[in-house]
Amino acid sequence: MSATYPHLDRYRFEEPIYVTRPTMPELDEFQESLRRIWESQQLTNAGDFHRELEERLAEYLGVEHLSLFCNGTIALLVALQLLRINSGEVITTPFTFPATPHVLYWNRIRPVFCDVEPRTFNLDPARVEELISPDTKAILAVHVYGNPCDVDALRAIADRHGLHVIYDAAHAFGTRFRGRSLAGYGDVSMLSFHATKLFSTLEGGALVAKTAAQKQRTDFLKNFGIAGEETVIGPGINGKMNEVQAAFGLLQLRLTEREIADRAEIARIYRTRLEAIPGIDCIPTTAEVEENHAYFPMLVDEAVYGMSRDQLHTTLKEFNVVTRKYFFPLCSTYSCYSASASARPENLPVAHRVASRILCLPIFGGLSTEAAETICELLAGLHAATR
Ligand code: T4K
Repeated sequence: MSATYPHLDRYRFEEPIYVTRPTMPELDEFQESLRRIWESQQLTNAGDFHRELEERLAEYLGVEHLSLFCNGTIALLVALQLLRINSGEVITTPFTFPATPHVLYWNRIRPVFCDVEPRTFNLDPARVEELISPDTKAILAVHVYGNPCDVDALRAIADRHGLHVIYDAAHAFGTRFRGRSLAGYGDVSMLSFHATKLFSTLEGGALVAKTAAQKQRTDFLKNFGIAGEETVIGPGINGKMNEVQAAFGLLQLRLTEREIADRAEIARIYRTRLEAIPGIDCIPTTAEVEENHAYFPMLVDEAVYGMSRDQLHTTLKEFNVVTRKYFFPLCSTYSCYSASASARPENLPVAHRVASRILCLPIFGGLSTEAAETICELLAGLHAATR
């Protein structure tokens, strides 16, 4: 029972409702895939499952040059090597998962943090241009929650200054923008297939490149730079996806459209019901975007809702609703980055405001519509209780 709100106890869940749950293929089918792996004894290094998944994903996303990886972080690390960016500065967002600035650090690049837009929480192009210096090599933007960055504006800035545009599209699998996959934008895009992602290979990821030559170089780089039995073209790394991951991914892919449709229904309920709760705001949608519903973020305005984001996060846990503060704290506040001028809070006012108010609600295909309704009633009840 909730100690503070016993009158709302009817909204308490028996078991925790997590922010997400992975879509699980039929165990029998996975066992059949495992049997094939056992028989072939090809466990990794671009076997049949790997080849097939690469083809299927390129087809599904409508992109030509896709390379699979063991996870999204290593894929992004390799993206910088692919474009030969290994010194200087890269402009990026503080409102992201630690992986985004960390891959810059690991490539000996200084992350320059730029503020975000108040509507999408993605890089604000108006601020990007102010941060360009002679040392700037690229813009590393994130399509946060799968919502598209201002791709036209970022491209235009990059072209004016001769910079690369790299997208951390970890959240954007299946999002379509103006009728085509969001993963196809930028010089190179990274996707994550982690267990918490809409489409998963347990751990996993991919890079989407622009040309066949780039894909070939990516494939060498993710395999230690090995280009032949006796040829190493450069300092590569081990970023390969194994056969078990790829086999899981092939089965998962069949479930993706259903998963997106089920999540869309949960999102519809949240949007409709939360609109009526003062102090809770959702990210506006636009007709140009076919969403993947990877996350359901909302902003909590303490003065109007009656409870801070942090109080709400803790209180919801008492009711077994496990939300997440993606992305608090901002990456610019980590001790490894906070000393740089661009990391100063006064330079990142929007990002700080958003990070202090953001809360992501549970969304996944296995969440019942009744559970989503109950979460909304709980949110309304908590607001009423603070009046
Ligand atoms: N760029 C961006 C913008 C990213 O968001 C990420 C990853 C990356 C790059 C890096 O990509 P990868 O290298 O990971 O491919 C999770 C994920 O670990 C992380 O992949 C993801 N972003 C981030 C947004 O979320 P946590 O710390 O929230 O994970 P965790 O373990 O607390 O899981 C959240 C909930 O998901 C759990 O409460 C229950 C559920 N869950 C989780 C796992 C791992 C399951 O039901 N099953 C599971 O196996 O970071």
